[in-house]
Amino acid sequence: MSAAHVSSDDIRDQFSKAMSAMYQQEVPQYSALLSLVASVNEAVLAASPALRETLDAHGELARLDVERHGAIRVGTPKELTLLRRMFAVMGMLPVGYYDLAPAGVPVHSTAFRPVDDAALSRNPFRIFTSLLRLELIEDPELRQRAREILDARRIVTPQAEALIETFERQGGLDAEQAAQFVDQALKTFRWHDQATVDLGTYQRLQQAHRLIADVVCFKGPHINHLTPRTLDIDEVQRRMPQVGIDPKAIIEGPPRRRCPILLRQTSFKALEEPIAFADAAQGHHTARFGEIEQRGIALTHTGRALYDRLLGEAKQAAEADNAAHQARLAAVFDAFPDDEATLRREGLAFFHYHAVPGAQVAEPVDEGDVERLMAQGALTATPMTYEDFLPVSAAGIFQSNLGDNGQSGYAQDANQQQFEQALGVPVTDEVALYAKRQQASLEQALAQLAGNGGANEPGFFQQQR
Ligand code: OOG
Ligand code: NI
Repeated sequence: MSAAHVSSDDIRDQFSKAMSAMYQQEVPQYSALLSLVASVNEAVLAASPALRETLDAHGELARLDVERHGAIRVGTPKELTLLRRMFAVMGMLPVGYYDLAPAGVPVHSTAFRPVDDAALSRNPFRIFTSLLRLELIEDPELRQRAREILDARRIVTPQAEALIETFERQGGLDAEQAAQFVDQALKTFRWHDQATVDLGTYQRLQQAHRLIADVVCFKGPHINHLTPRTLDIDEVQRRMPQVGIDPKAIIEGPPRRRCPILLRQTSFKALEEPIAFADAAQGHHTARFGEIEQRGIALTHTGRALYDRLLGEAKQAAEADNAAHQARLAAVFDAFPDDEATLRREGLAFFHYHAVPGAQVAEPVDEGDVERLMAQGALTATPMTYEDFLPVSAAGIFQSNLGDNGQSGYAQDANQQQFEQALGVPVTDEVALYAKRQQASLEQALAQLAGNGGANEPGFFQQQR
């Protein structure tokens, strides 16, 4: 990248804002959801100046309002690879592998997202991207037809493709190219109220699985939801009906806690939208919805194993009612430590370490001294936010929007290797990424303490984010 190039972080920021504007226009209910979330967030911050201060200190306040994720579904390896290259222009790399087949959804997925501290704090926009597993269509003739339809479509405009190539060749885009790129890239994700197939084909694909029809029958991978970040998801869920929004039955993920972990999510049900089919028949399609999320601390493998076990225990008695479900979750999650000190000491969660400016340490320090330095007040640790997704929650979100006639589960194994082949590169392991960021923050903090006895360096706290 040269000085004339716009940073990928800026392009991502422009793109996420343009996407939000487009979706608000396309789905007015999403606008209503955004207003509700903004007013709940405001109320939470007004009621708790301490929370405001902590969020601000952790670099979470500035990104609260830009925070969102979206989701798309593509049909072929070629499409997935092309979008991987498109997202790379915006500094979004494939992180994590999610297999949805066991939950009866014939896709596997990754999240394209920024990976380093600075990029995440600038704008963490992520896109949950699913690849249809055509091999899960049982009828060979229908499978072949789906493949042909997908092979014939072009989901990225020629202009966008040319700009992706320019980016790859020069290592960046100038301001004018970046603006054009955002404009053109956006077209890939817009809604089409005309299907590319006749009603009969749509219905056959719909019968195989509603998701298959959604991926195969349209010109491109329309953005199917966007998700703002809230500070109180229980309150948003409670107030959704008051503003005319019909929420899904339960909030997915962990229960409400003092120290929020991972990710809690809920959504409103997909809208039924009019579609014109290629044979001039009129019909409807339900695909697009809105979602909200509340993010907590990222967990280590140990913490995640505990989460998965407790979630499994709680789910054994499925409650239809959110209040009952949350009460049961809360009871089961009593076994999950709920204070930062224990989460850190027991290696359940990831933290950023910071040297306390001015702290004096006499002798050389290394990683064996962390607990002593923490106790002494020379070192502090702040929670690292979870930036990824949860397969069980994602399955719940998918299912609430696919109606009740969904499949109960595909027997096929997860196939990360096949997914990575379609993607053209391996996905980054999300847990390894958190571990690396924690380690880097610790090394920097220790070097700071060891080097100068904790002397205050300008800009130190900015770098620590
Ligand atoms: C993706 C559903 C998963 C999430 O937040 O877990 C998801 C989809 O419906 O395509 O977005
Ligand atoms: Ni989502």
